Amino acid sequence: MDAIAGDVPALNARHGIPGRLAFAARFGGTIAELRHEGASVVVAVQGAQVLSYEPEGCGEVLWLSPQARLDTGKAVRGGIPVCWPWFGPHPGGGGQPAHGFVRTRNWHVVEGLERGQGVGLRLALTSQDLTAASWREDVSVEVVVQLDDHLDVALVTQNFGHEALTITQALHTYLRVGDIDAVTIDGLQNTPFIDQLAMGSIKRETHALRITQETDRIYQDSEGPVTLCDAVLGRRIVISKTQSRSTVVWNPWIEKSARLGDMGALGYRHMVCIETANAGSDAAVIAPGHSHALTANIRAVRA
Ligand code: TA6
Repeated sequence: MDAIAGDVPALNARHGIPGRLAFAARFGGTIAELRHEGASVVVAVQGAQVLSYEPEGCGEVLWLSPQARLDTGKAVRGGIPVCWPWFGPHPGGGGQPAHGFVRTRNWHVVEGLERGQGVGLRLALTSQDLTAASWREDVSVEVVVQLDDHLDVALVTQNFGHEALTITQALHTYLRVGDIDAVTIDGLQNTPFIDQLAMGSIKRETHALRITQETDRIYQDSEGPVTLCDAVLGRRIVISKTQSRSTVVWNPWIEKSARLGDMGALGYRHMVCIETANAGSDAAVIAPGHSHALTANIRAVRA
């Protein structure tokens, strides 16, 4: 296992791939930049968090807070935060952070990857790291980011203990949009969702989703691709996935954005989260000796 964040020269010496994978100091921390033909991805070692994805000819796909900094000890808003080993508030309450505890930890860089056309990066938290976080000692977690003509992010949990492991989790993808009023989300029609703003009541809609107010929904029985149609940026973003039956859609809208304080002046108008999850009734149960790979595949298409 390699040195963790901060030692940029050592990371480049050990894992750099000339012209394809390089580490640098940015946002007050350590990032890796992956390049493939005209596309690029930026991944923070803190939280194994993708911060940017620019496919060739499509512009930036991900939204990132204008206050994004890796040296504050706070979770960075934007990109693809890793929510693990719980999604949302901690099931047991107490002072535990929302969306788990791995977003603010420095992960180990395991290896750079060159597979066929693409380039990738594997990061991990070992059982020792997780034990130190006073969590179970017989579990490890990895994030594998792969870039070729699309972006793949895998969140892989390994249970090497003797007890089954139940977790909730999400790749909490913040998508950048030209204007929230000119966006539709296709692929969730007639799918039941938990309305987090209405005491968790179960609802469903027949039409493609438009965002016109604060929206916080956990769609269940949602296995297929979801497509964000952006009329202003003239593109579609297609998110497909594996080992997930729940999709979260979130936009804080005006009042919550102001309360959050790191969305920028009109940030809510330029983002929507479409999250690849195991949330709500879709918890991941991992048998002893088994692993679970939650993967999000993000593809941008000119409309
Ligand atoms: O995924 C939706 C959600 O759970 C919202 O309820 C809101 O809390 C959002 O995540 C952001 O959470 P964060 O902890 O990143 O501020």
